[in-house]
Amino acid sequence: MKSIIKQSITAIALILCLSASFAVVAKGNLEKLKFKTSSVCDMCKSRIEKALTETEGVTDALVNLNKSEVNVKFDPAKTSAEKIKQVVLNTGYSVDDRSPDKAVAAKLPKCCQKSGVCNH
Ligand SMILES: [Cu+2]
Repeated sequence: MKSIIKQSITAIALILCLSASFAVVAKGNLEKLKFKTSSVCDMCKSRIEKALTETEGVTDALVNLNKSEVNVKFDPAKTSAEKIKQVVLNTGYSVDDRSPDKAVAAKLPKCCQKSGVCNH
């Protein structure tokens, strides 16, 4: 009887050790995502970066205004490339050749809308 308990404790300990090491592996397994967007100014940049860094699973978000490009690092166990793109669309900005919902984009300051010209 005692040896059964001992065996199961060993088994549980082994499982815990294995899952802990898996967690470490998963953490180092971040994916990178890059796509074009319609950002025009610093406000766009911080708006997109804020929306992305508040998204679960996103560890890093950077908007390159000169290239109109978004660079994201994310944990594929917690989110997906499609979900991340959806966050940007829902913020009112385009993703590659996909346009945001017109009603959503219309809520942005005029100068930040795709057709707008930014003066600041
Ligand atoms: Cu803007």
